[in-house]
Amino acid sequence: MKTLIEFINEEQAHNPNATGEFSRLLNDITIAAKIVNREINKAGLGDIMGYEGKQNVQGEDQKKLDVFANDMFIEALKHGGQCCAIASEEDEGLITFNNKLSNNGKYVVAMDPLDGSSNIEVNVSIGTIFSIFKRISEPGKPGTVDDLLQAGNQLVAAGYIIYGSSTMLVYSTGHGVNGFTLDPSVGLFLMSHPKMKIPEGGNIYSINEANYIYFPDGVKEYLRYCQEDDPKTNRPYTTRYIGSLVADFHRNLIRGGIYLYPGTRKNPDGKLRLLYENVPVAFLAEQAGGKASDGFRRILDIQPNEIHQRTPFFVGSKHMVEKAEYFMRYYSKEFEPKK
Ligand code: P6P
Repeated sequence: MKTLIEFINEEQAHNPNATGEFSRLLNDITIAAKIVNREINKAGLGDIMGYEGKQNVQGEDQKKLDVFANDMFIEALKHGGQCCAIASEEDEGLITFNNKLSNNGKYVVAMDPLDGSSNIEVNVSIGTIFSIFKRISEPGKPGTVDDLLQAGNQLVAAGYIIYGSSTMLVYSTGHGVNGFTLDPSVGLFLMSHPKMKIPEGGNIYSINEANYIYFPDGVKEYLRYCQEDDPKTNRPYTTRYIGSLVADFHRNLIRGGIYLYPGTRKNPDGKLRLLYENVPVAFLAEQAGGKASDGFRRILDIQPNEIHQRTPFFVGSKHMVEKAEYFMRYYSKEFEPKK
């Protein structure tokens, strides 16, 4: 079994310009992931469950583990010195460190430190999601918001850690998707899922149907299509919805399927955040042969204008996303973002 460190070093060796800084940044992320994993695995035992008593910038009640995870990833990135700025779901503004080491960091990170945290007390898989960009601002000073407001097609790398029946790191640097499973007995991530590819022929759709009455007609018609009988196209499909983006996407990545969080008349931009949920997952989906859009535009081509910006999200098996996009164009043109 190849360790993550061995794999990172091999990837670095393929890149003649590599200085090792990116490898160290990735390693910093995995150190924080192991610490967060340890706390999650004993969450029921310590005083780490429950609410922090504060709300994050999204107006969501912060759970103690949300804050703990956020602190751990920020601390690991600060200590490592490769990262000059962070955008986090848990913090309204940009996080910078203004010390000599970090001010010369080449990279910036956007992250959702603990996605799906409402599932913690019911023992359902949750995850950390991250995007890594190269800074565009001058080194020597703290990173800026513009360093983060880059389209996903500028990503250096993206990935997630899923804290589930096992803990896995799934990431890509643009050369395919690889999955590593944590062996807690030795504290190492070992390559368990090399060259991950999302099956073309998925038949699982993931959506919160409680919002059905507010869905665009295009989504309602796509769901009708999924539920109609047609042995030629392996329908009716089945539905699975965990309520953790990382868990729903990870299942679809392995089995094939589509995850949808559409906009509605009440919330045309939907719920999920572009920079640290949709972009990193879209990057992985495309690297694995899948597709990701907001129903009309490729997610990775969307130019963000605010670090907590939301967009509708359709991601998964290519042909399933394309079918959903067909229904959106045919029935819900009014939802198409203005050029
Ligand atoms: P709803 C978790 O809060 C999250 O951001 C994603 O992980 C998840 O897929 C989605 O929101 C769940 O949202 O509205 O269905 O509870």
